[in-house]
Order: sequence, then structure tokens, then C-alpha cells
Amino acid sequence: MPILESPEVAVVDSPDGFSSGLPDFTTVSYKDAYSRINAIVIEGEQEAHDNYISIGTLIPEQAEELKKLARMELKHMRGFTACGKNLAVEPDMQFAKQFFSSLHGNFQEALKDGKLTTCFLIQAILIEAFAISAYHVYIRVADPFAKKITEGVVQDEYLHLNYGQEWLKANLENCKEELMEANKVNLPLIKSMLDQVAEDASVLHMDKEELMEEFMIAYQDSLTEMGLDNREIARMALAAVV
Ligand code: PL3
Ligand code: FE2
Ligand code: FE2
Repeated sequence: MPILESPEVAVVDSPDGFSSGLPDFTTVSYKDAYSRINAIVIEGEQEAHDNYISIGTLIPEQAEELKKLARMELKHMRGFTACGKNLAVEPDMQFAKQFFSSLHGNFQEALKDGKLTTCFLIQAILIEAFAISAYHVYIRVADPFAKKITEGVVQDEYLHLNYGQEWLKANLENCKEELMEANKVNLPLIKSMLDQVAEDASVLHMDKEELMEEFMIAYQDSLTEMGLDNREIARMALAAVV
């Protein structure tokens, strides 16, 4: 009488290496998904550079420090460009520009109105937390070349998030209202960007739930550090559920 089914699936090492959790980096479907994800990351790093330079125009006494952050973003951009080249993938930059367009528009409008709080929330908190979550998840399933690059990048992204967090913390009493309002408008955009990228991400073996979880950790930690209480944080996070 058979007692146990033989656990074939668990022990057989499939030819595409799936059992190790790593995808086959050479398939057409991997490269197709990577052409969009890689472009998003390249565009995101470029826009992050531009955004820190722009923020520097609103706080001239911090412009030098912000230029340093901006320079790191260009280095990240070059790193991820190399990741695409290494896999012989052509990034779909047109797709990526479109992907960022709403958030980009909101940042530009805040900049024009001198709304520093909104600029910091969009770039240093939302975009950096999005990058941190994506990079953490990607590191687990990346090819060895990209893994090494991404590990270096993610450390820098924490510095960027901290920079914005400390500015918002120091100005919290004056900026809370604008912070809440900007969050209400822009957190849903991050959620919909995540929805848009989920299918391609899954081809890279990046799980959507895991991405959301990592995002929420970085985002909520940073709001806690800023000095917001649990109720305020819950209220802010709920803006993603719309
Ligand atoms: C700020 O320093 C960088 C902003 C970049 C934003 C990236 C968002 C990434 C979402 C796509 C998830 C896949 C990540 C894979 C990495 C090659
Ligand atoms: Fe970056
Ligand atoms: Fe960054």
C-alpha cells in the first residue's frame, strides 16, 4: 500500500534551472520582458538625477549635496545600461518614458510651484522606496553580473531615501498637510505603475506580492522615522487602496 507519493517535482532539477528559482536569461520571453524593465530602471535613474538637480534649485544651500546624489543616479543608470548590454537586450526607452509620464508631470508641476515637500515625497520617498523594493526582489533572481551591480545600487538608494526623510522630518510641522495631499495624489500612481510592470516582472521571477511587501516596508519605515504616528501612516498607506 503506497503511503507517500514520490515528490518528483521537488527533487528533479528542471533543465531551465527553475528549481533554483533563477530564470533562463537567454530566452526570447526573458529578453522581451527585460527590454521594458531595464528601460524603466534606466529612465528612472535618469529622472532621479534630473529631479535631485531640480530640487537643488529650490534649496541653493543644499545644491552641492544634491548634486552628489544626482551623480550617484547617473552611475546607477550606467550600471543598469551595462546590465542590458550584457544580456544583449535593447531597452525600450519610449515605453519607459510613458511609464513615468504621470509622476514626471506631477513632479514638474510641484517644482514650478516651489512645492519642495511634494518634490521630496515624489522623488526621495515614493520613487526611492519603489526602487529599493524592486532592487531587493531583483537581486534574488538576477544574473550574476546584474546582481553585483544592483547590490551596490540599493545601498545608495537608502541614502537618497534618508536624505529626503530627514528634510521632511526637520520640516514636518509645516509640511504635514502638503505631505498628506501629495501622497494622496501620487501613491496611487506608484500602485498603478507596479500593476503595469507586474507581468513583465513575473517573467523575471519577481513576485508582485513580494514587491508590494518590500515597498510597504521601506515606505512605512521612512514615515515612522519622519515622526508620523501609526494612524497617520495607516491613513497614508490606504491611499494605495483605491
Ligand atoms: C532612483 O534612484 C531610481 C528610480 C528607479 C525606479 C525603478 C522602479 C523599478 C520597477 C521595476 C521592477 C524591476 C526591477 C528590476 C531591476 C533591473
Ligand atoms: Fe538610483
Ligand atoms: Fe536614488
